[in-house]
Amino acid sequence: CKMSKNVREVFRLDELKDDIRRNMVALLGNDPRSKRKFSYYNALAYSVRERLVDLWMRTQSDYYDSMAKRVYYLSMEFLPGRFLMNYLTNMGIVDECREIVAELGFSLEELEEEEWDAGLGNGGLGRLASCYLDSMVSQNIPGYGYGILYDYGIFYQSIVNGNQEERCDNWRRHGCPWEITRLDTLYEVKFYGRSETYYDSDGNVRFRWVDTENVMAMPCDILIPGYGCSHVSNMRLWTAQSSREFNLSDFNRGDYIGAMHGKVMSENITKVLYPNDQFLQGMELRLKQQYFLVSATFQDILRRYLKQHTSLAALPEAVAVQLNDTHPAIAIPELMRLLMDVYGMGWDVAWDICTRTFAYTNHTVLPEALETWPVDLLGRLLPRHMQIIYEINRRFLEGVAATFPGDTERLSRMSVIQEEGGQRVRMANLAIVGSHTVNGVAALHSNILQTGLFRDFHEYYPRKIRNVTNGVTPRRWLMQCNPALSRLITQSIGPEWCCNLEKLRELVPLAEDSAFRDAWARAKLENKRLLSRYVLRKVQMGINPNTLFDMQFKRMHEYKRQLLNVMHVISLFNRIKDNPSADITPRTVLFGGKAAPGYYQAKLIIRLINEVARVVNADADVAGRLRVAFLPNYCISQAEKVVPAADLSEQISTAGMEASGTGNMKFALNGALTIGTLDGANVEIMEEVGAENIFIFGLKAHEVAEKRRSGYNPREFYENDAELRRVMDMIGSGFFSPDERGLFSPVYDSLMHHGDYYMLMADYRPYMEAQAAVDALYLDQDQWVRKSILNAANMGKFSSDRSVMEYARGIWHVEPLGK
Ligand code: 26Y
Repeated sequence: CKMSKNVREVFRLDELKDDIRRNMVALLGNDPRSKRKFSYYNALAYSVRERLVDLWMRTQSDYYDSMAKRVYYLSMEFLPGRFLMNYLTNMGIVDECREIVAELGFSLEELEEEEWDAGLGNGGLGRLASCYLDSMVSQNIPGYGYGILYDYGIFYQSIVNGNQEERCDNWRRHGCPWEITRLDTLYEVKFYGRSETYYDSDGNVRFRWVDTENVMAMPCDILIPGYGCSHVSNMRLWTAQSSREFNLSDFNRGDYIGAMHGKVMSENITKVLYPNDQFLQGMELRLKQQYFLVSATFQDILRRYLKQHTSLAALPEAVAVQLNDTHPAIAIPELMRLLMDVYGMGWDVAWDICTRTFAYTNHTVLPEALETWPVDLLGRLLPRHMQIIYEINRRFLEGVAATFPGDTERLSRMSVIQEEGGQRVRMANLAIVGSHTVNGVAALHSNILQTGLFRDFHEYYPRKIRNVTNGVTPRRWLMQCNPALSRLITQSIGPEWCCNLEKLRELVPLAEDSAFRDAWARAKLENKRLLSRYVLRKVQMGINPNTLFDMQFKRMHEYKRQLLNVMHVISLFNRIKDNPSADITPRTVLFGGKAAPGYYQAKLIIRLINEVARVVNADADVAGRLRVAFLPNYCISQAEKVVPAADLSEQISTAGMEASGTGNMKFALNGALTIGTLDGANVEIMEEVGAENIFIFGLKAHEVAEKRRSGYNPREFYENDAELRRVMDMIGSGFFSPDERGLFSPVYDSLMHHGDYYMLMADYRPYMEAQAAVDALYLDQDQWVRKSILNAANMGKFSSDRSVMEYARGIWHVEPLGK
């Protein structure tokens, strides 16, 4: 909508075809007469990218000239997905490009499929970072993403005999045309060694970090075009390179290979993304990755800052650093070290600069996801940082003790150092102490931070912990992934919605217009057809687009309760078997999601889904009424196919455990109805769409907490509910695993004998009832479509444009750059 009519001029579309042919030859060394899709995809990608470089340089000099404050979004994970269609969408040249590609003998869609999805993250946290980059640059907020260019991103999941198998994701093997590698910019990153005291020329005690092992960091930029392209920014991803110097002692002994060995090993730092979502493993290499990101990034930030400033005193006026969870929180002692040891500042001045620079976002309250590092490990890898952390803590606890005299319990809870079970550094405590603002990612979650997890800190710093509800970018998650619906929306209310999602409200009255409802239903059906074809290709299974598409796509986790969904499926199966002529709403239940490779229970649930699917799909009585499938390798590009085709979005985590969820927003934005608990952003989705347009069930967060306190007995539900009992017994007795009767006993036991921590048994019956309401409503297509429209129409709040503006105004104190 913002794109001026002269795109042809700016982007020289008349020359695009020639450029594609030229790049085929000059960059790829291919015969232009070749018909290889992969070559054409690459040649197109280079030809598109080169059209943005000018705009990118112009944006950067705008930032420079205006001396605008810049935002640095530090994240160990980004999940940008594929770039091609995102570039074309934000450049506003999709249709033009489609024509040009057709003239070359291809469809744009087939070239799009040639791109390998960049999976440099695990799930929600990484995707949020990518949505925020899109929203920052689209709203002219000067910002950059900083992260790591892993050689291997999140593993590729295949399903073999019902089990997850992991394959390495060698995503750059065939090159990545979007990367701009800066071979000439290298920073040195130090590890190990020791901290040494010395006296400077004024006789002051100073510290220096010596005898280190050094690794070089090389940046690789990927351009991030804003919507309408008035600004183009970038994310800067670091890769490890061996240092230039040689290990002289080895070398002098004539041990050339020995001297090379360390060099080769040092490049391992950026080899692989840790695939654990919300589960800490505490490996040294992971801590190295974190410091590698932080050290390289701060050298880059300070270099850029010092081009325009002579003193570091004004750093917080020019730089805002957002820590995406605690993963880059070592940045706090790192900036202290730089300011004191390298730039000679005293503690108080340095600390003031630090705390005015950092803000920290928390993304989870799961105890197993909260980072703590053993003091001996951190002290060995980063000895100077360990000293600084102790000093931060000493001064901090002095303050707490002054406010709460004699409250030693409180001191030990708030200490950055955990003493029980061997000393460890609590990264969340460090991040809170070192930041001016801490935020949760949905209203409920931020409340839980204030009154639960970070309660002591909230009492000590009453204004520090706040909320910024997550959002998703409407460009990728509606405009780009759902052309059928986007076209209809634009025809009806004009094109402004994609930069001002609140405009979707204008669809509300159209929900009462039967012609509009028909058009809406046709768009949904078209998407369901496309997905059906994809499912047939991927899992050789036919699904019927006229059934209710019931979808749960997210990382596999016990707290997300995919198992509860399976229990519903088994119950439906039983009902059909008991009464083969029962009048039931035909459903297709689809699942997708990766389990961490070491997460046994999550992998077993994948197996259970596949075994239940095998039984259900093969049953003649069930035919046409219930189908189940697990789609392998859920990733951003798969989400773009799944989300537009959903009728029902499953958001059924145990209340209090899902910080926000962002899949919930994507599905509802594309007209799916939500079945969910009052957890994370579901609460706010309900407020926006209205309680009558969403299926809410189950325990509330405070009830979960109460039950945990007062003693929860899952067996009670088993004993009082025959349908539930039957489901559990089928899982436990091997009904779905006849060749291995005990296969699913651990699933049965976790609910029946190990306390059912996630309270599936308590929520089973309310969930069944909510699902019955879904079935009933789906039979009334007019009402269903009405509610589908009202869902999309009321999703304006969940644009990441809104979230980013809240960060900009309330936390970063940056303004959009005028153009
Ligand atoms: C360090 C390791 C243990 C770890 C690795 C990944 C810890 C956490 C994570 C990832 C957390 C994450 O993705 N959290 C999700 O963040 C989303 C964006 O805010 C939320 O919508 C979602 O509810 C939350 O689970």
